[in-house]
Amino acid sequence: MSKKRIFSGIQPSGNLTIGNYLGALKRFPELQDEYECIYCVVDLHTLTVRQDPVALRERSYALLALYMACGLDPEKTTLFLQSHVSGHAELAWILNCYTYMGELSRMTQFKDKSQKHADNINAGLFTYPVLMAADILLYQTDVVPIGQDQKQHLEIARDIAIRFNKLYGDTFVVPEAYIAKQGAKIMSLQEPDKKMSKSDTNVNNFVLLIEERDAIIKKFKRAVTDSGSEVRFDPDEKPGISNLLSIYAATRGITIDEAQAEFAGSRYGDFKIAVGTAVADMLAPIQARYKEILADKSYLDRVLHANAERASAIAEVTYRDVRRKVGFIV
Ligand code: AQP
Repeated sequence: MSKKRIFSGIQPSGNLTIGNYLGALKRFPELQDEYECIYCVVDLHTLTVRQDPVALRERSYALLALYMACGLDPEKTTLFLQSHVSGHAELAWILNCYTYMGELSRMTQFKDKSQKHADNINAGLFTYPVLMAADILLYQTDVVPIGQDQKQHLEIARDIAIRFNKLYGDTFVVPEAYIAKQGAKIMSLQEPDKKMSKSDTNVNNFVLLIEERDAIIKKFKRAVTDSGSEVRFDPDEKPGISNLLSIYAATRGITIDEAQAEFAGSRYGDFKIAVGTAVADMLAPIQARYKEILADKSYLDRVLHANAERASAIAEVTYRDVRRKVGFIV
């Protein structure tokens, strides 16, 4: 029996945070033997927010290097740049015509980002979920590992696939979300009612995967805690402490209950240092590999080139079928 297929992508819109890692990337390598995996650097998506072109190019290489540093093997897994496979943008145009304004208006990310970038509420920001649907459906994806924040977008991708299949017969696999039990929504360190995001303007809100050990521990020491003194998981009453417990549990691969038991009777200060230390320990080997891989740009270019060809070959089969079904001459 052939393996089920996984697709997932991360935007090179900033340096990756431990939110991106614990919510998504950490699980990618664990799945590469059991599934056929396709992981994308989704650079087209970043243009929904203004980017500096030089920085965007550098961050795209950096994200590819991080994928590999986290254990993804470009021989086993297809690792590529979204803009290298034209089918993403082309299929997105077609799917735009099968998606309703009302559906897109309900997307919370659109509402959040429109508030954050009130001077640049562009059409791409609005149709972002359609491009994401194209990314996923192009590869006949069975499973999409994502953090909680992307669940709504995955649901719209499923709705579009079902709608298209009803009109034209089976065309797309309807994908399932795969959301981690631990770490699915890591919150900001200073504002724990808000998701940790790589494009946050306050650097104390996030911890980057490539951050130095001392800086990581310092950020955790400064993390906002709550009134009281008990290390207890209670997201409503204790959002700061609960977020730190979630980070610790996901970092160590244990349950929240186990994490809570470990810190029963601990003072907030000691607890925060322990969380920072665990995160720094988890990241140290990744950072060492990342530096080595990033130093060899010509190797990264070879990986991108070979993998774009592999991805294009898969994508073209779906896109050709779609073109034929909607009535284009193929
Ligand atoms: N705080 C988070 N906790 C858990 N998972 C998260 N993800 C993002 N933030 C958290 C997951 O990371 C994957 C890649 O995300 P993305 O780059 O495609 O876009 P995003 O969800 O918009 O991530 P950011 O960091 O918030 O980026 P910006 O600041 O550019 O918008 C996804 O699977 C996501 O769920």
